[in-house]
Amino acid sequence: MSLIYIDGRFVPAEEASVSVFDHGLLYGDGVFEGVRAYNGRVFRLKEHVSRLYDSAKAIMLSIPISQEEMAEVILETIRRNNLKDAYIRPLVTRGRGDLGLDPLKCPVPTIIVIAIEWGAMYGNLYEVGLTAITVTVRRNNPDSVPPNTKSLNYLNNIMAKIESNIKGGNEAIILDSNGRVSEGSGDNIFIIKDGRITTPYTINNLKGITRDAVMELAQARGISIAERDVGIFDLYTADEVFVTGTAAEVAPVTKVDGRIVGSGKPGPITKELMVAFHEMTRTSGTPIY
Ligand code: PXG
Repeated sequence: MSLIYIDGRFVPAEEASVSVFDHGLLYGDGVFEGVRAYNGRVFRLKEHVSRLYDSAKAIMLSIPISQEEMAEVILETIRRNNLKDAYIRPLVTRGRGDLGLDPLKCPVPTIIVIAIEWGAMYGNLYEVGLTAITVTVRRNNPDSVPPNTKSLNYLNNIMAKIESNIKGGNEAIILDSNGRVSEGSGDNIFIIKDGRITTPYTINNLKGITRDAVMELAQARGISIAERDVGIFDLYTADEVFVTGTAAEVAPVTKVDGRIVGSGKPGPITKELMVAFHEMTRTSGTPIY
């Protein structure tokens, strides 16, 4: 049975629970990460821990352990579960308070780390490509909780996923309130036109760690890659489209709102980056054991 880290202890999954007065539950008041381990190594552990603390800082949540300690807790959770290939979910909530909003009533944040075995998220869709749907729900505006904050309140993203499910999509594409392309419900988006890769600036999306890795891989291969504003027209007329995320990895998109992307099959640059990303995840990262 899976062992969960919660508030300094490792407990069996059935016994791992939080208070009904935890503000993470009552208000989505907290932050999280999604991390992966491949082949006995945690991919970009430091970057994930650093983003968790940045998200916490943005919502004025002070995590009572150091980043080094958090990294060690993540590694130890994977070890206790004897995993080599894993999906890891660290989360920190504001903690137990009362029914009022005031975080001053929550003196101790709740820290949880879950680690499970997990394979490819999209199954055979890596070969045929995803169908994506632009949805009516808009990405959180940067002037409310910034979309760079990986907060526990993912209701916008879930609404996007619901709409995509209803409309027959495998993933949602979320626009910002100006109609610019922001990202998927749980992944960043890239388009390719005439051999050049473009991805939106991170003002309207999460600063994805897979996004960074893919930008590095493209640059190392001499493929042109740049951040720009991306409109719906750019999306509809791209030669290739792909999404990136810890869960999704690098996943081709071959249909957007009924428009066939390029040839209708995963394109050559996307395929090259998928291979390069797999190689990177297999051969880099923090050793667990
Ligand atoms: N955008 C959003 C909104 C995300 O939640 C990414 C981009 C990709 O970031 P990384 O750093 O992982 O490359 C995410 C990732 C899921 C799932 O089931 C995805 C995420 C979180 C929880 C679940 O697809 N986040």
